[in-house]
Amino acid sequence: MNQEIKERTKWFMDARFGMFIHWGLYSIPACGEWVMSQKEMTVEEYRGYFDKFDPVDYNPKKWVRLAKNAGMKYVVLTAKHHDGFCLFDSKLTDYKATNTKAGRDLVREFVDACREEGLKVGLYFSIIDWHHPDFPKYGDKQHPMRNNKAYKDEKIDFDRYLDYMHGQVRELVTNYGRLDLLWFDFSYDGMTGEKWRASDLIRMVRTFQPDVIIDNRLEGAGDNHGSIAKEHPLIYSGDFASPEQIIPPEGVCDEKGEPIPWELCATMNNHWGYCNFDHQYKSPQMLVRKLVECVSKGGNMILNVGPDAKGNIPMESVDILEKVGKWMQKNKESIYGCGISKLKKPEWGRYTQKENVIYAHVYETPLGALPLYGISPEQLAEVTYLADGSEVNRGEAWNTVLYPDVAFVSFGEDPVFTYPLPDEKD
Ligand code: JFZ
Repeated sequence: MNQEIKERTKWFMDARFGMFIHWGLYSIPACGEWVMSQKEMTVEEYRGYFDKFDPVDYNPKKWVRLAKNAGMKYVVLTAKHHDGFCLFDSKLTDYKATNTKAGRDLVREFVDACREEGLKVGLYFSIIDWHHPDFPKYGDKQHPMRNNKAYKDEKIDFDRYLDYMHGQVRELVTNYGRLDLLWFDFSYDGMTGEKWRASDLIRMVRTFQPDVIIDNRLEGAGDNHGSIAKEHPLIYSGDFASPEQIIPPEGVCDEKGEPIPWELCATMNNHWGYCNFDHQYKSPQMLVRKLVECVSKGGNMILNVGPDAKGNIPMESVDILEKVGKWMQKNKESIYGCGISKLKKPEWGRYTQKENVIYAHVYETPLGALPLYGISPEQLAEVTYLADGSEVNRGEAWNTVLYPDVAFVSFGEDPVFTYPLPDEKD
């Protein structure tokens, strides 16, 4: 891996767990952030939400504290999503929070809240913009007007759009102090890399924010990681891969087979933006296991919340995050700074590792003693429950002759299971 990327991403790889926040005008129709495209709404139709937008309960400190208590180390907010509406006070458009009933720069308050709580700050910025007149419409893959023949012969000046887009990124990287992370979204079909004038964009970003880490979606998206996985990444390859809603089975490696930084982005239910009819939430236990899986494969997890139109994070999400936080409080040592274990995945769960400490995440109650595959009895210096620091007893297989090289531990008659989570109902 490129040395610069390695240095920049050090904090990120240690952090392992972050919060994604998808929030904007789309929280009003409450059916996800793609509503404008899905319902093929014109800019005028969608503007109704701009007029209504009035997030009376917006309190980013509350969001950030929730993230912190869940054990998350960084937070990424959608400064602008595909609909083009800016939560920040861009001088380049009127289509911004400042001109709504909110009447102020909501990104500013978010950034301040993160810093106050000591979490790293990230901003998501959509390079796709369905509001801008110079963004391709008819025939574009996802533009709300993709099927509207009225736009078929429309002349647009895409360079003017790019000037605008670069200008907004410049605002973000110059007006909000030091940013830790930028999350660009997203490239598709032929719209990738230099189509966005990506080299220029990155050079500009780096002059103001030399250490900010950047996702790979100016070039890649989905399962195409782009040149970040090549021996010689392009300047806009980004610093980490961004698999979405899927954990790469073997983690993410470059051409030489060396692991590179990556971050799973995942929703708690099935939408990024607020959706008032989607109550299909994953259990806290499953989410903890997904986090452990990412870490065991050398990656991060950024878990999403979609606050509602007033600015409140849905109750279900709050509840889940509180439970995940309970687990993290006791077991965080097995997450932060941890990564791929040298040992093969055991059948009963997963290993994460930090230097010579192996963390055994036991998902399945063993029939007898638990075999620590890959660790010999001599290698095992000490075994402790992470949750309470108590000793775990050495155990033995019934037939030791069969397993001379495997260390066993015994949970005793009344196993003190700190894993899985305490009953989800509590
Ligand atoms: C993108 C956004 O469209 C989405 O709203 C959300 O912000 C998510 C984190 O990122 O989702 C994508 C991006 C690319 C593809 C699919 C979903 N793709 O290339 O298929």
